[in-house]
Amino acid sequence: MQTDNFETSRAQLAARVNTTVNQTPVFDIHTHLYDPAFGSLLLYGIDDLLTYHYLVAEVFRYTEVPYQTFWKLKKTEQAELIWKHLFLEHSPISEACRGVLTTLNKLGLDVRERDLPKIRKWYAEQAPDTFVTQCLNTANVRKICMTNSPFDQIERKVWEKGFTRDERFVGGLRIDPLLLDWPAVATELQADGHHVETELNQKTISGIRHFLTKWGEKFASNYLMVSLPPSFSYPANDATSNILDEAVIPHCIETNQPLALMIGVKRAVNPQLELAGDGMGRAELQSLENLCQRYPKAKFLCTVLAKENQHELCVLARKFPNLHIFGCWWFTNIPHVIDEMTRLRFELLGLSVTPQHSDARVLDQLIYKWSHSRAIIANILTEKYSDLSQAGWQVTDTEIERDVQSLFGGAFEQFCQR
Ligand code: FIX
Ligand code: ZN
Repeated sequence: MQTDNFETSRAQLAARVNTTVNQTPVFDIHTHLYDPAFGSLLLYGIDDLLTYHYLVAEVFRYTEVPYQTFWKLKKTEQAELIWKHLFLEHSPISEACRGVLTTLNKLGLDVRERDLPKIRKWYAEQAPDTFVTQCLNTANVRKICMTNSPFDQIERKVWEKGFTRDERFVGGLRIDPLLLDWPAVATELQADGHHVETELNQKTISGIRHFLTKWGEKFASNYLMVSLPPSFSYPANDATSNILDEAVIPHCIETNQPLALMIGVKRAVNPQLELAGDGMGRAELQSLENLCQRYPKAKFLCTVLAKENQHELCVLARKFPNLHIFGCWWFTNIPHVIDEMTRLRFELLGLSVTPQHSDARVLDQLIYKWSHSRAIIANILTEKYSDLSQAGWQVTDTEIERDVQSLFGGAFEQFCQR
């Protein structure tokens, strides 16, 4: 009898939590999507969904088509090859494959038919501008942070020309080449009108600061970001540490913007796979500890790629209020790891985290990435609230709403404003 009561109240709790998690709009704090004003840079549709680099990596598990031949194919032909191998010849159980189906299904398409031409026809009938709103509404995303790079010549042209911004798409200043490719990148800063030399002297540092200010303002950036290799080490006697100390961190403190460190990517492990060829490794988080310790006035956002680093990262965040951890990045964005990481974070950090970002590169991916993550987060939250009820603490609907808003962007916005 008591078990029955428990089951009923647990099911009721789950329903309340699910409703709130599904109805709370998300601020997606890291994506590779663009404001619609960027035109063809904002990818969407079935061919972009199918040629997502996660699926490109997977198709080479099955096909013997040489890399070079694959890259010479048109996007539609690449998509057809991926559809054939990953969806028709094998059941599409990987997370990235499943994601395509969730997306189509939630957009109202019948995936049972396995009819690629019909899916293409449906997409061709969608008006691009209303489709943006349709995707954001279906995914229930209120705001999207872009990844804006002053080193990307195509993107730069749009910024330089100017456009009316869509308020749902906010800026983020990406600085990988500045931190990882000095002095080679000095010529790009020079061409952009900044007085820098290859030597990191006072003149160069002030030129770099000028560069950061210019692009930060143009993008109206919310934070600065960089992806770092597992070998990232700080402090070190190298250009990366030097530029961090002298230019990037002072700029972040002065403009009150966090610096997002995404640590653990090994670029071009298999260069023939192009964008799909990056791998990963376990990071040495002592460097992050050193940064948080040395710069209490700076704010750091961090996500790490290795599953093995997640526990250590949570413990670091317990020690440093200037560290906010976010997202299940890339290879960790699979259900069983999301589940494990989210539990770990909630149990060590309570609600002072941003459990997920989408990293979407194709607009429609917002739909599956958020739908899959919401289900996991809701399930864990239900379990946590249920544990509290065992101690006599009943959460109210208002408290559940408050908590979910915080997880879905509120805590991040507070951290940024601090
Ligand atoms: O460095 C990053 O921002 C990564 O997220 C990407 O470079 C990566 O290719 C990706 O799409 C992961 O989801
Ligand atoms: Zn990314």
